[in-house]
Amino acid sequence: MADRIRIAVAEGDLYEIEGLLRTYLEDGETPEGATQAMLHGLQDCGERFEKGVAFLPELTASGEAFKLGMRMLEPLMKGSPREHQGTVVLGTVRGDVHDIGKNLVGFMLESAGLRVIDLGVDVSEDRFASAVRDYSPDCLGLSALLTTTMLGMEQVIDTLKREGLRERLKVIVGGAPVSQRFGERIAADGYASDAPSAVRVVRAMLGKTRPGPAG
Ligand code: B1M
Repeated sequence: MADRIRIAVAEGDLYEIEGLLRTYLEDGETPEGATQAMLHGLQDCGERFEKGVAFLPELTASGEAFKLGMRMLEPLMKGSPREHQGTVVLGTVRGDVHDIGKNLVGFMLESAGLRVIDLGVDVSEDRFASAVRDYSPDCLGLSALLTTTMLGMEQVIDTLKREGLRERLKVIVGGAPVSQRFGERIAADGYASDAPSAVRVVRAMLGKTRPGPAG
């Protein structure tokens, strides 16, 4: 059944995915296992796109099938609400509309007890800065999936510096083309390669310092 879920996401099969997930769960399997199968499907589609045998419509359909599946699985994975352990403002940088990974990161941070303010995709430097002013987060999370848009992360950090906001919070960066080295180069406070490590990094950051409110 996991293979069928993987294929349904890889092929962007919006008609089949919910039924397959339901059967998978009724068989006693876990929502986490279903999420893994769906992630493999996305990966398969990405590889076909890279080889030039799948195109933008297929990529879009695969992403939509993944999102549809996650809408069903997320409520099953969320723990009971707890007191917030900090606030994270999250967004995909300007020019970039990829949000599946960011959403997973946001979901896992929330599950770990953090308050997450998700600004969505294609977020400008100014929008990030005004959200920092509005929400006084402990941490700002930047996501990018394109080698071109990841460069915008540095511009967000520069904008925060220029507006006197940088010292008030920690910045974590992530996304497929982003690396620890890149994070260090642009003077981010942390980098995470996937959603579980994003939780670990954010927790460690918030344990180290509790920045005061921005204003
Ligand atoms: Co796009 N796309 N795409 N795409 N797409 C990639 C990224 C690509 C690698 C495909 C490929 O060529 N193999 C390639 C980028 C190449 C590059 O820059 N080197 C690419 C391209 C080229 C494009 C377009 C330019 C295509 C075109 O128009 N010709 C275009 C750009 C649009 C834009 O943004 N301006 C485009 C469009 C799209 C769709 C809209 C069709 C769709 C996105 C749908 C959506 O997100 N709502 C899409 C998809 C689905 C993909 C692939 C197939 C899957 C991405 C994904 O969701 N992965 C992708 C190929 C691939 O990755 N195999 C591809 C699953 C997700 C869970 O992983 O996002 O890496 P990921 O997130 C991980 C980690 O990176 C990390 O944790 C997450 C969970 O573990 N992480 C963080 C992410 N953010 C983090 C933040 C953190 C910490 C960790 O802290 C804050």
